[in-house]
Amino acid sequence: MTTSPVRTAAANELAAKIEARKARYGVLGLGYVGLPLAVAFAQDGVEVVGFEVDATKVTELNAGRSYIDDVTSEDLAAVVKSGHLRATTDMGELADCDIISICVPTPLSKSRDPDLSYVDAATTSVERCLRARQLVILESTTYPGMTSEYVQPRLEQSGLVVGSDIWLAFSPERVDPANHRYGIRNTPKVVGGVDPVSTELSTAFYRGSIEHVHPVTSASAAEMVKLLENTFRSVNIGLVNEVALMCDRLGLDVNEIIRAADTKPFGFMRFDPGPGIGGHCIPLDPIYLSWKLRHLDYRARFVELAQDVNTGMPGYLVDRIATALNARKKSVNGANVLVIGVAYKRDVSDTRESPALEVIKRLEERGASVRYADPHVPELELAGQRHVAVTLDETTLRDADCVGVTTHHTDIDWDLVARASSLIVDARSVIPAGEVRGELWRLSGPPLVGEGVRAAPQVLA
Ligand code: SAJ
Repeated sequence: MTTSPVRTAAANELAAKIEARKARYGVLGLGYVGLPLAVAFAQDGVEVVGFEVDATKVTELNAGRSYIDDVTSEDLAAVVKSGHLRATTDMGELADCDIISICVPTPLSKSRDPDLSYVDAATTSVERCLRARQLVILESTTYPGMTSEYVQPRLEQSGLVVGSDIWLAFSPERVDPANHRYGIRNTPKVVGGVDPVSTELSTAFYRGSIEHVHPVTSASAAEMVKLLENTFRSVNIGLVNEVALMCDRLGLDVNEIIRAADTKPFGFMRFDPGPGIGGHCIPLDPIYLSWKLRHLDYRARFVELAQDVNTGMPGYLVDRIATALNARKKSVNGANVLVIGVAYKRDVSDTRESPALEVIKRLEERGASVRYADPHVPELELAGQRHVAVTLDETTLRDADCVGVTTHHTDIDWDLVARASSLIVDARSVIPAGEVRGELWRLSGPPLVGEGVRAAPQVLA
C-alpha cells in the first residue's frame, strides 16, 4: 500500500497491518448484518472477534450454531474451529481490535423518531476501549451527519484525534435477507470517512474481502446513499400500492397492469403491491431521513407520502377481506380467517414490522377468529398472546371462511390453497387462478370465481 503524505505514522502502521491482513477485526453486533460480515472476513484468514450483549447468541456462535438464515452453521463452525472467529460478551476486548465495525439496530422509538440507544451503547463500549491506531466503522443505518456529528465527538472525548490517531467512517449495510445471489463479498460496498485517511483505510480494509468497494467523500455522503437506496424502495412500493387502490376503483387487476408494464425493456422497474411493508429497513430508514430534514426546516414529502400509503395497506386488505365476506353474506365478526404468511417478506423467518401482524390485529379487533400458517414462523407473540402456526392442509383451509394471503413463501403449496379454499383474498397475487375452486379476490379488480377463472378478456388482434 502506498503511504500517503497526509497520513500520520500511526495511519501508515495500521495501513500496513491491513495490507498484511494482520489487523484484528472486531464486529460489534452479530445480527443479520454483523454475522455475515464477521464470517466473510474470518473465512479469508482475518482474526475476527464478534461482540454480542446476548450471551445466548455468544454460546451458540462459539458452538458453531448459526441463528441467522443467511449464514450456515457449517460455514460458521469452520471459522470457529479454525480460530478465526470467536464471539464474546466482554466489550473490554475491543481494545485489542484494530478495526471495529458497529452493526447494531437503529429502530424507531414509540414516537416514530430515531432510536439511537443501541448505537449510543455501542459507542460507549468503543469509547471505553479506544486507543490510538484504531479504525471505527459504523454500519447501522442512520441519518446523514450522525457519524461526524455524534460519534466523532464522543470518540474524541478520549483526547485522541480522528484523522491522525484514530479513524472513523460510515459504510451502509446492504444485506438483502434470503437473497442467494448477492452476499457480503459480491455486493458493492459504499464507504465514506469523516476525513480522507479514514476513507482510505476503511476502503483498503473492505477491499480485502469485498469485490467492489466504492469510496465517497464523507461519512454523511455514505449515510445518505443508504437512505436514498431504501427511500427509493419505499416510494416505489408506495407508488404501486397506490396504483392498486386506483385499480380497485377502476375495476382493474393491478397485477395484470404491472405484469404488462414490466414488458417494457427500458425505463420501468417492477415493484409489486402487497399488504404493506415490513422488515427492519424499508419501513424505518426513510423516516431517519425525513426526521433529519425536518430539523433543517424541510419536509421530505415523498418519504412521508410513501409512508402514508404503505402503512395504510394492512387496513385496506382487512377492508377487502370484509368486502369479500360480505359478498357472501358473511361478516368479519365471527368469521374464521386463516392468514397465510406472517414473515415480513417471502422466504424469511423475520416478522419485524410485518404488515401481516397488523392485519391479524385488525381482524381480531373486528371480531374475527384468526389463525395463521407460516412454515418459517412456528410461533408468534402478538399483543402478549402466543399464537402457534397451524398446519397448512386441506382441513385447515376448508375450515376457514376466508383465507388471506400476506406472505408468498415459495415453499407453500399454493395449488392446494387454491383448490381447498372457498374464499381467498390474495394480497400477493400468488394464487394460481386456474386452480381456484372457490372465489379469489386480489388486491384490486373483480373476484375470480368457480372452476378456474372467467376467461381472460380476449386481447384484440
Ligand atoms: N415489498 C413489496 N413490494 C415490492 C418489494 C418489497 O411490498 O415490490 C415489501 C416486502 O414484502 C417487505 C418490504 O417491502 O415487506 C421490504 O422488502 P425489501 O426486500 O425491500 O426489504 P428488506 O428489508 O428485506 O431488504 C432490503 C434490501 N432489499 C432489496 O434491495 C431487494 C435492501 O434494500 C437493503 O440492503 C436492506 O433492505 C437493508 O438492510 O436496508
